[in-house]
Amino acid sequence: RRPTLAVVGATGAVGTVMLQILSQHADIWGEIRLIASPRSAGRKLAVRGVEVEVAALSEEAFDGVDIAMFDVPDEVAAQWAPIAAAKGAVVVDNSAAFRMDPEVPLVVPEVNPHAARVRPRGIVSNPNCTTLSMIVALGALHAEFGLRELVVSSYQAVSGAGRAGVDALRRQTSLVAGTELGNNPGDVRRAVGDDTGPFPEPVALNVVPWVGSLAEDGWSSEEMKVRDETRKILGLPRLKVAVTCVRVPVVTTHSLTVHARFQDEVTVDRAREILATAPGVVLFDDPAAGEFPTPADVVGTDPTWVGRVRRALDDATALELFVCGDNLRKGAALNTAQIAELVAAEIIRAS
Ligand code: 11C
Repeated sequence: RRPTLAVVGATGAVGTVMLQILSQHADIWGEIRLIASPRSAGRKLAVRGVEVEVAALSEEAFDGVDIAMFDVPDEVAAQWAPIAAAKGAVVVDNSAAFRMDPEVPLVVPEVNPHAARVRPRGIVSNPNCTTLSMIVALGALHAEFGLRELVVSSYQAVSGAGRAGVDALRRQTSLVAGTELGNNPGDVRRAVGDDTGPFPEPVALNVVPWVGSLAEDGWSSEEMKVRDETRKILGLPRLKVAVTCVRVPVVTTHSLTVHARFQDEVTVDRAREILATAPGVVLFDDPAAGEFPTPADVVGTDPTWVGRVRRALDDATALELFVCGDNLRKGAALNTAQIAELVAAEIIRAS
């Protein structure tokens, strides 16, 4: 039996990539139903080469659905994922609403696929795009060396904030392009004006050390997500994690610098072997030849790209890395689709 799939949030930035991925992957699905807010209902979107009409989010929309991939705001997921699950669908949710619920697994198929099998609430969560942009590479290194501590800084693309983030960067870039702006205090801000979109400060010709909302003690919600989610996925509840999240003027693909300290001494040669062979990772690391990953090359691709692999100068147990991952693909739509495919394989095996 081919399972019925619903894509909830089909018209959003991530939903659009979900439909592309469903058209690119092996077609294991029976019906694919597209669901969005009543505002978007009635639109037609192409998936698997066929135009499908978008249905409005409602209880009936989940009739007969086996698996529902959700990419909607946290509060919408909090309300509707349990409704879809009560109707018998397994929900794969890309919001933050359930990620830290002990009864909801948080899954990265290359790292902890077994976790997807136990889902008491009928919900599986997909991690945040920043966590996902590094976790496949880290998981591979952890399996070999045993992770002890993590210090990371992110360089996050504006599409992490959805279409509104991309629109804001494009608008601001057109306002500052071809000018002398950026040389004097406040000139970028004056050119951009008060409308900085979903960001607290101008993002064109700038970097903004803030992503998400204010959490406790000056940390941002995004920084807390990276710490909490990394601990949960790797099964290391007391892992020491220090994170600083920064927004940069990149459309799509998050990057991170990573300082990872392990149990014992590490060698760069062994780390490179692990990264070169880990599923879902590309090692692109030859600075002498000008080779290291950048968002401009990584965007649109599936793997986590790793470069600048070095042993820490002052700690033989630590590695320094630079990683890039497309935040809309592995960071969101792809990982969600991969989890849905894991669950679908269970359903197909059982039928
Ligand atoms: C960003 N990572 O780049 C955020 C958006 O918890 O999935 C994703 C928020 C989340 O703005």
